[in-house]
Formats: sequence, C-alpha cells, structure tokens
Amino acid sequence: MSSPEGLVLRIDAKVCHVEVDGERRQLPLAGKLFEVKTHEKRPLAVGDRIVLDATGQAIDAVLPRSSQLHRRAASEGEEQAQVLAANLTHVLAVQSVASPPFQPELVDGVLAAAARERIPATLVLSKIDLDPAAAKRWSAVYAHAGVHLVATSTAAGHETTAANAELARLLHENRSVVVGLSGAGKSSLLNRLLPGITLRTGDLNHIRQGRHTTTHTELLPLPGGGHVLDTPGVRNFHLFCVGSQEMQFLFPEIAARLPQCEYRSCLHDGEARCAVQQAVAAGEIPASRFQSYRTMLHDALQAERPGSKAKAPARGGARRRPRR
Ligand SMILES: Nc1nc2c(ncn2[C@@H]2O[C@H](COP(=O)(O)OP(=O)(O)OP(=O)(O)O)[C@@H](O)[C@H]2O)c(=O)[nH]1
Ligand SMILES: [Mg+2]
Ligand SMILES: [Zn+2]
Repeated sequence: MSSPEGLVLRIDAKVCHVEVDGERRQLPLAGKLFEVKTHEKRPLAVGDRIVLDATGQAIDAVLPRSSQLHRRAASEGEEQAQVLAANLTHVLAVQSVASPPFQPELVDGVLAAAARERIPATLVLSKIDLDPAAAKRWSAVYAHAGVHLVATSTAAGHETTAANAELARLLHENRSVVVGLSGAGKSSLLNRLLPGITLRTGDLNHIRQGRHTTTHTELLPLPGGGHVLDTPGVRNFHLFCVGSQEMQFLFPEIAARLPQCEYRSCLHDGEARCAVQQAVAAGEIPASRFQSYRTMLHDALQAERPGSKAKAPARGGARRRPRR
C-alpha cells in the first residue's frame, strides 16, 4: 500500500496542519526532513504536498513543487530562501495608494519574484478612495510595465463593484497567495470578495505599533472553487539568488529596450549609449520602476562578489564585461 499524501494548510511554530483524505491533522515539525540543511530556511511551506510515513503521524517527504513564491530570508550567515507558499497559480500583490503609502520597491520585488517563477500576478491597488489621483498615477506606471492591475476600495460608498467581481473570479479559478504590507487591506478585501470568509482585520494604530493583524498563513479552500492564502504583512521582498544578467528580464519594459542598447550585455547601469537610461530620461520608462531595478541589480552584483555570503545564483551568471 502506498503512503498517504497530504496538503499543508498552515505552519505554526512546532506543528503543521495538514489535510489528509479530507481530514485535518496536526503533525510535528520534526524528523529527518528537518535535519537536512538546505538553502531553504524551512523545508516545508504552506501549499506543499507531502508524503506521510508508515505511522501516518510524521512527514516523510515533500513532493516536487510546481511553483513557489520565495524571498531572501533575513538570516545570519549563509543566505537562505524563505518560501512563502508553494504550488501556486496566482499571486496577488496588494498595495494601498495611501495609509500605508505606496512602496514601489516592495511591489516590484513581489512582481519580479512571481515573474521569475512564471506565476501570473495581479497588482491590487487598494484603498483608492483615499487618494484617487495617486491611484491614477500608479495605474499608469504599471500599465506601462504590462502588469495586470485591479484598483479596489472596500470603503462604504466607494466600493469598486466591477473590480471586486473580477478579483473574485480570479480567486475562484486559482490557488492564490495574497502578499503586501501590513495594513494594505489584504484581509479586508478577501472578506469582502468571498462570502463565508471572515478573516480578522486590523486598525492602523495597531499596525503602526509594528503589530500585524494576520499572524499566520493559512490555505483556505473556497466554497465555489479555488484556494487562497492570506499572509501576514511583509516589509520587504528581496529576491533570492537572481543573477545580475537575469534581473532585467523580470522587468519587461526594461528588457524590451535591450536590443537598442549599444552593448549586448548592457545592464543599464551607467553604460554609454544605453537605450534604457535614455528612455528613463525621456519619461518613457517610469523612474520608480528603474529605481527598483537598479536597487535589485546592485543587490545581485553584491551577492556575486567573491567572498559574499550569498550562494551563487541558481540561474543567470556573473556580470560580463560589455562587448560590442
Ligand atoms: N479607506 C479604506 N480603508 C481600508 C480599505 N480596506 C481596508 N481598509 C482599512 O485598513 C486597515 C487594515 O486592513 P487589513 O485588512 O487588516 O490589512 P491587512 O493587509 O490584512 O494587514 P495585516 O494582516 O497586518 O498584514 C483596516 O482598518 C481597514 O478597515 C479601503 O478600501 N479603504
Ligand atoms: Mg491581514
Ligand atoms: Zn542599456
């Protein structure tokens, strides 16, 4: 008889909640799987499919993932990846236009991480009732980047009915993860879009004191199809092991200009006759996107320096000299 399989729904400090044959079990985060050191901070993520051992009370193995959303973990010593969720088909990057203010580097980090895994992503511009002009400005920036964007508000009298319906449809068709700053309105939005879901939402004073309202990630099966993972707010989203040459391909509007740069291996970082830098100067590529790209590029270059504690990039390579 083959060992039973399970689906990881939630991970706490010492146990994980797993669905096995339609039933929920709590299993310890212990055993051989947790003893092997890998580049991942923890060998298990919400959304993982696992194989149980013969006792049915411990995890024997994790099945290969179809996708994963990960970021660089803040850790001492060797760099590690923190996998936020596994086996996803959609990423919702939620960012408010105000309160808390829009943070382009965080949004661009999430979008780049999704692009690298080839997971379709939607940018949800939330709380547009608070600053409609900013909503327009950011919509233009991301339309230019070819990003699928939905602008929402759940405030009474400002509710965005068509946008909410579009998001609800996406949620029912996918296994989605919802990522963004604490207080961006992730849980509020899910409560509004999904009848029967009642997630705790917070007030901003609480959040300003550094406390998140959502404190764990839990995979929720949705009546009517689909699964969603609401996550606690993240403050940053640094990419894990993306090579400097690979970086621009996570920013489609930047990569599109590469053929017009003088150097085939142009990184758009001070090189002469660079079409990207010209397009930024002419206002054809939004400055915020270029700024995010530069920050991430410098991060990658730093990691590639000899003696860096980061591992060599899994894909892409070291910076090559520009050549004609
Ligand atoms: N004006 C306005 N306020 C909103 C909107 N959506 C949510 N809020 C408020 O924003 C605050 C934070 O909302 P949450 O849904 O708890 O935010 P969250 O992103 O889930 O936060 P964490 O769980 O801490 O990551 C609450 O006070 C909500 O009432 C909106 O569309 N407009
Ligand atoms: Mg929340
Ligand atoms: Zn260039």
